[in-house]
Amino acid sequence: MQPGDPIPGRTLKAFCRDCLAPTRPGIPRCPSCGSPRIVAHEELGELALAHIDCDAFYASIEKRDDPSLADKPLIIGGGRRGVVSTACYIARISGVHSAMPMFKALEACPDAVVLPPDMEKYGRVGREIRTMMRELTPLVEPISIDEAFLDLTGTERLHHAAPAETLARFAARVEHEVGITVSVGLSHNKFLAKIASDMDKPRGFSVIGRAETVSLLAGMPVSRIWGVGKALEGKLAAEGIRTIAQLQAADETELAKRYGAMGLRLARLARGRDERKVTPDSEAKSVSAETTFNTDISDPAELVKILRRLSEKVSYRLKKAGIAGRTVTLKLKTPDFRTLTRSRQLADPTQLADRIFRIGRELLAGETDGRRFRLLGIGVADLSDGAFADPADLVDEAATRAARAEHAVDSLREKFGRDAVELGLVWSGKR
Ligand code: TTP
Ligand code: MG
Repeated sequence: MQPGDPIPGRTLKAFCRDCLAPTRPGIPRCPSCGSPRIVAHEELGELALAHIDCDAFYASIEKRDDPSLADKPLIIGGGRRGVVSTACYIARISGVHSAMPMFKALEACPDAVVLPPDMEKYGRVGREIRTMMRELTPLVEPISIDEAFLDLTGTERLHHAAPAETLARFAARVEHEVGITVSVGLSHNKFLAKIASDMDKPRGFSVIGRAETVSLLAGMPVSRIWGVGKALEGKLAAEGIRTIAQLQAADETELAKRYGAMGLRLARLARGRDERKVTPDSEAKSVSAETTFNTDISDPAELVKILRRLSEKVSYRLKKAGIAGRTVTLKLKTPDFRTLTRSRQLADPTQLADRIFRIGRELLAGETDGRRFRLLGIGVADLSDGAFADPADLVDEAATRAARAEHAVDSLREKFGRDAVELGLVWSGKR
């Protein structure tokens, strides 16, 4: 191929996801192989930002490893906490979903097979898929164990195909070589790519072009906007705002006045504007701090005190690196060297000591039942750019005040040195 040659795939408007043959929009089946799985879009050849998310990840892996489970409703979860980690798509028909208490899930779906999670295995599969992603582009940004953003801009000559075709080939490869399915979202920015990957699950492939961005978002509830959790959703609903269309109609400066930085974010994302870049996985997968005790400790109050110090250390490192994390993990080691980890995923990435500490304390509370421990650690994973960390919590004002106080302490420390200011004030009071 010569430098002046046209870019492969740039004029692509439709193709078959099964045999990858290019085709024409508007036809129901592939003329080459007869498959109905046609992807068609006017902008298909120009879009290069993808979000890939595995379907019912833990459950799909277990079904792969035990074919007798293939047609059965399968739930992964249980253990001490007794909640559903995930459910296969058959169990979801009965209403079972992640984070549901197990007893409720079994009420809804009494025939379900329940398996405990095998995190080591899922981690292995996740890494295998990630390695395959990096063969497509160096710009792979993992978001969690089973999902990542990929920027395929400029990869047409390398793969002799449009990003859309490269992604479909990738999905087929994962099916054949790993044995589970993925869903792909393709668009022109991260926010929309993530929405797209969720539109056609499982085994989906959805495209959101520039032309329909605003009208497509208009019909969605505000909860589809990244960072809008239950609390903010309720707050917006109380003011009569339920759909993204209403946010689109609202004045941007008015939203900024009412909700601060979050308001601006709402206004921008509602119109499908998102400038965030895909940043490849940094060296650090997580930031953590731990300590081994001289003598084993069982006293909850003492453990909480140590946890507080460790949380502050982790937060300090995150802030210094300008990053934040969305999963907080507590680590404990028993006197017989068994390691326990307990994790919690947050709606937004955090870098605040106070937030890390509060979540760690909750996780710890489930374990301090008189047992002794020889080690305590706290860490934050699912790292991303710190720019979007800890949006103001519009409902829990105490949390926002605590965040503000923490930032104030940070700037004092900038001026007077790290040890000059104690964080005790921020943590006083019961929240
Ligand atoms: P998800 O991608 O959110 O869910 P999923 O892959 O099971 O299903 P989907 O097809 O809708 O993408 O999360 C990936 C894995 O993370 C999931 O298989 C189990 C785990 N998980 C939990 O342990 N608890 C949770 O609350 C959620 C949401 C996920
Ligand atoms: Mg998934």
